[in-house]
Amino acid sequence: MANVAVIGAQWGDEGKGKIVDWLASRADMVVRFQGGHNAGHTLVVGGETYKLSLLPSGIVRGTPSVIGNGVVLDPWALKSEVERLSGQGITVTPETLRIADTCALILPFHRDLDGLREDASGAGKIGTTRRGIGPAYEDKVGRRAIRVCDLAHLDQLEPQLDRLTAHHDALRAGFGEPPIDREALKRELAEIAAFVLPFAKPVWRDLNEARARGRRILFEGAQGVLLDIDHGTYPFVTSSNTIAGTAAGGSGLGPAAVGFVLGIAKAYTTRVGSGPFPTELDDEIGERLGTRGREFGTVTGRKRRCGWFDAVLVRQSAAVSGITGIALTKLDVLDGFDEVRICSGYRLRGETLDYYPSHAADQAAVEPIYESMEGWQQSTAGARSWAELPAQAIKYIRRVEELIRCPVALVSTSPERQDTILVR
Ligand code: 2SA
Ligand code: MG
Repeated sequence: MANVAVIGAQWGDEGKGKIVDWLASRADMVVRFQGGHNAGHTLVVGGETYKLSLLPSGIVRGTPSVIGNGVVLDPWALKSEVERLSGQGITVTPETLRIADTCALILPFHRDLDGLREDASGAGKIGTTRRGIGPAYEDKVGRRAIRVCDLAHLDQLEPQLDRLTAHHDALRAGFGEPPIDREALKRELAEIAAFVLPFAKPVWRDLNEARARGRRILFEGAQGVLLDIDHGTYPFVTSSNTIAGTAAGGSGLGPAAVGFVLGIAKAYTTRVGSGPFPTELDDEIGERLGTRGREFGTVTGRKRRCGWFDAVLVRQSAAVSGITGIALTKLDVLDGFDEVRICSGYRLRGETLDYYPSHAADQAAVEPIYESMEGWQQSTAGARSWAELPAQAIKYIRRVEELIRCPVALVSTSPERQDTILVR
């Protein structure tokens, strides 16, 4: 079996957690390769609900899990997540969790800056998770970051602290904030180092060795392709590349290590935070999708915006991310509608488009062109085989496949792992 990368094909929250858990039970290793604790994966295992925002999903079942170099790591968030899981009976050890020693750290002032900027932006607000993700990636790319391996060499930190404080103190002054307290930061780092370092190592070695021995590696994406820093709805995006190509670079394996790219897409569309959303519904249909789909963020509890399935966007995600097959989730949320709609194209200033334009103003201005289909009244919740689906639901899935030019490989009909239909 090829190594699988699981990525969101929309704006995140597509239900990756369940699919990843399902695949993790067949994998020898689970790897996260981008993002940070802005992810939010909900796993339901044996009736117990686990919410993860930083740790790879394999951790719940004891599958060796890796946080790759592409992740930005908040060591305090790591500690509290590990402690929370421990309260649910899951023990995280250096055997089950390995962290790339090259991960850039998210520090307390990154979180401050994220919040200060959001509060100051008014209508231009990105709607970030306020976890410091963006500022931490900025420092990584700006070659100022403190990395996990630095925690083992805290006596040599002064030159980095000089660069960091020069940069951040100026930014903080602009917000009327005091300079960074270097001594306090060093104390905090020394304290948390003792917790993080037992997990830290050059994980690229473990991964390459696992690969050489034919071990199955599962790459767990966070967020979705439409939040990708290059391919997403810029600037309303996250600060990492969320496409499948990042699985290799963000973990320390070559691109050939990723064999199958499974894109996760909801049978409708949701988005949290600001930014364009062509099929968004401000009416009772949107409300109904949100209520039936329980559309609230795992991490921040924010209400998600809802709308019809946008085949143009998913087709584009599939193309830029090289998606091999789609897992279509939450089909049951569409149960009981008289009519269901799919966006198959856009209208922009009198022209018809079969792709999403790049400029933010055009992205906000496109109007969806809809195809209307007959809905279904029977419940699809919990269906485990194709035969249990009403004919109209099958027709809907087949039309989605045609429009996105990518096969639907899995259909998920409830948060429970067994409620999954393998299409082929
Ligand atoms: P950030 O914090 O810099 O990554 O935010 C930038 C944009 O990326 C969006 N974003 C997300 N969208 C959906 N789900 C995300 N994770 C949590 C989840 C969300 C939650 O999976 O449940 O709990 O609310 C996620 N992370 C980042 C964010 O909304 C901004 O638009
Ligand atoms: Mg989520």
